[in-house]
Amino acid sequence: MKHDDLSAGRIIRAPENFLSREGIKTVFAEGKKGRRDFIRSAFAAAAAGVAAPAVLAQGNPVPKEGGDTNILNLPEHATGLGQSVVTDGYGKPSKYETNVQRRQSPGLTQTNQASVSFSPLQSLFGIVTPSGLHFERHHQGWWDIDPSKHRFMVNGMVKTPKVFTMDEIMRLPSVSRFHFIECGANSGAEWGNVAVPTAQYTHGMISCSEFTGVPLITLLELAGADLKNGKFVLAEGGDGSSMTRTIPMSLITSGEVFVAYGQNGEMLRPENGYPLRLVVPGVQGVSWVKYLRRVEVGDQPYATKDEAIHYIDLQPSGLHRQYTNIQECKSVVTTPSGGQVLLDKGFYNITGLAWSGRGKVKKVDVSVDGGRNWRPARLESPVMSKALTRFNVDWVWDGKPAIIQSRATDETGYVQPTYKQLRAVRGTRSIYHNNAIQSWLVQENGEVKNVQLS
Ligand SMILES: Nc1nc2c(c(=O)[nH]1)N[C@H]1C(S)=C(S)[C@@H](COP(=O)(O)O)O[C@H]1N2
Ligand SMILES: [Mo]
Repeated sequence: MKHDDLSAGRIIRAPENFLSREGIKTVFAEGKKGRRDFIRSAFAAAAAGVAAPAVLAQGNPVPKEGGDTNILNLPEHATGLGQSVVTDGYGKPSKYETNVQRRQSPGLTQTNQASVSFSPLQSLFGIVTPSGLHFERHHQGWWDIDPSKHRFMVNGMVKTPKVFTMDEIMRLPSVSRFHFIECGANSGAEWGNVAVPTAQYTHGMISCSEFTGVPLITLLELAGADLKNGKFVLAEGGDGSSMTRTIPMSLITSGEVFVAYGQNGEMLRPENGYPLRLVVPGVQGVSWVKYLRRVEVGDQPYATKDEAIHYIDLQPSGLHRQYTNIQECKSVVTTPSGGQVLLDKGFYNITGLAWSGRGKVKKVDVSVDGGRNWRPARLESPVMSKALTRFNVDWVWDGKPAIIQSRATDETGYVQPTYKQLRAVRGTRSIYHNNAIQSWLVQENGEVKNVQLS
């Protein structure tokens, strides 16, 4: 790459602030009627009321006459005394980064307690989601539960039903593992057509953390679980949502499933289930029960409300699929992505995230011409099983319209489908498990839009 190429390629990179809190409120107040069409018009309405971001703020202009005042005039931070240690006992991001926020989709839900916030994927680096930006999905609001009062029970087909305190759990041998959690409904608004404008809203119901906790099999063994006849466990949350989910025993005896208290080196955040949540690698988020208070060992699936009425997939035949747990291989380009603006022709680093609920990502191909030609992207290390994988690929934009896509393949050989392929099997009326290839249209004026190719 020539040095000249690097001077171009400026980008307005943070579209996440294009909806103000006020804008979102207005939209909520406006309508409680339709769903997908409404979501689309809600975004349009909100965006219309917001001023375009200042272009220069992202640039680095040096005056024509030469002499960058940022270098010539010594700034205060080079001459004065900085702030003292422990100004803040728990550090926060720079004040210049306050636009990087998890956000709610206007029009998606009618109450804020049974709702979703989306991670700002387009602003994140690497594969770990900062805990404060982890997406949230609550069915009945979140709680900050006193860990000294929290109890975890193991019962059902066990010799001795047991109750554990947090202290008792935290003194047991622990594991720490990186895993993604993706809500089964991630990208769910897009089944029929384009509905939302940015990567935050198309794909932001995924996050990836290092979780720490105790393999569930350890706790089952302590209770003397009947592992021969016990084929399933029921996991139950301690909030008012009665969140209960069936987990197949095979995922537990393999040692993969664990009860976690740690997230990215500290205790779980309250929004994410403090003080205890289930980690079920590769499986949709709903099974990662938060505020975990009980598991029951049983010999058949429990068919609870959240697996009999919700979290089922309507097929073109009119039948529903049930117990579709695994999050299949998927990827998304996070830059350039919807809402961003490319200000110049020239070099851009196309970057994104790929994952698979069945293991490691093996390969990611990137197209800039809507899927006619593909180039392999670089997978950045580490590449871990059932964790996010970061990919990058060089691109020189010629200023013409371009359709950017990524297509991931996992270690089982499974290839992420196009919308056409996915709809041929699943139809268009599902909510869950949309893992289709995402398309971003870079327009001649540099604006990037969410599009779907038929
Ligand atoms: N107790 C409880 N557990 C829960 C939920 C809930 O509402 N209550 N929501 C589930 C759903 S649908 C998802 S996608 C994940 C979201 O986890 P997060 O909020 O940490 O991102 O938690 C799951 N576990
Ligand atoms: Mo979810």
